[in-house]
Amino acid sequence: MVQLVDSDIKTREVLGWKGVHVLHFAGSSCSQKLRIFLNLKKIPWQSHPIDLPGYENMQPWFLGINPRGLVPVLVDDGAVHIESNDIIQYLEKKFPAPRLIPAGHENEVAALLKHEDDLHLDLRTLSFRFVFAPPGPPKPEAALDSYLKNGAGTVQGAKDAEKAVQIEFWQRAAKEGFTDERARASALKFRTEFDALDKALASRPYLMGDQLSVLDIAWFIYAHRLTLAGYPFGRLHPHVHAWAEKLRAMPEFAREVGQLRHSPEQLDAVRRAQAVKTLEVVAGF
Ligand SMILES: N[C@@H](CCC(=O)N[C@@H](CS)C(=O)NCC(=O)O)C(=O)O
Repeated sequence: MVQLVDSDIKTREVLGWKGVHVLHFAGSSCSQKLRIFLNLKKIPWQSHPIDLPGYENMQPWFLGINPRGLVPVLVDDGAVHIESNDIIQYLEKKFPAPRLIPAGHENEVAALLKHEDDLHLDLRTLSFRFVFAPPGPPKPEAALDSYLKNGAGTVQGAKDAEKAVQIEFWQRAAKEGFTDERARASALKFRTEFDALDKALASRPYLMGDQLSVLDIAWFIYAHRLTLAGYPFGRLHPHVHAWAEKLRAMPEFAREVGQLRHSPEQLDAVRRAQAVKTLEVVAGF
């Protein structure tokens, strides 16, 4: 669990926040995952939108709350928790009903969520290449400079390496864009994952069996974003496709994935600008 310690937190006002507060962004996949979880649990929470397209997460105030500069962040009665999957596991313990991590499977679920999180930069690569498609560098130098300079630089009191990984990702994107080669490699990783999930879903309604769990939420979010990117789920993974459609129809899911940075018209324009270089073509699917 990643609960920050006092010395990690420079924006001291959050220490006085009472109740459940979430710092998040509408179109962020990790925020969507957490909001669906909160909806299913019916946990009341106070919303603090963070403007990622405006680089608010790279400003001193936000970095003073999460030294990694990432959303979502949970502030629960002044205790600051980062990392979406850790936040979910923390809230599952605090608000056990309805159960979204099957009893006795906590360690297994933690390992599976860690595996899911390890693919986050691959999702980001495909999102920026095929969904957001910014015309130039995704983050301006001034924002990255502020990102580098601000925040405690520590997580749980120890020097943290994650911000450097993020900065390297954005600097490389500024230099070379989101290349065919990287997009293909990321898409192939997802193909392997969704092949396995498709096999599982051939014989059960949800990823862990008969009950909806946090793994369904997490993988649904990936499947949803990849669908927007043009990933051919219906053709490659029909059981995943049917399962995602079923979840998308649930109100707790539907209202969190309806909001996007791009309107459908913009998304069409991105697709047209890519001409024949769609995800299917680039990945060789
Ligand atoms: N491992 C982190 C990943 C969080 C993450 O990368 N969040 C993205 C949004 S989905 C973010 O804050 N990106 C910052 C940016 O786009 O500048 C978690 O699960 O919370």
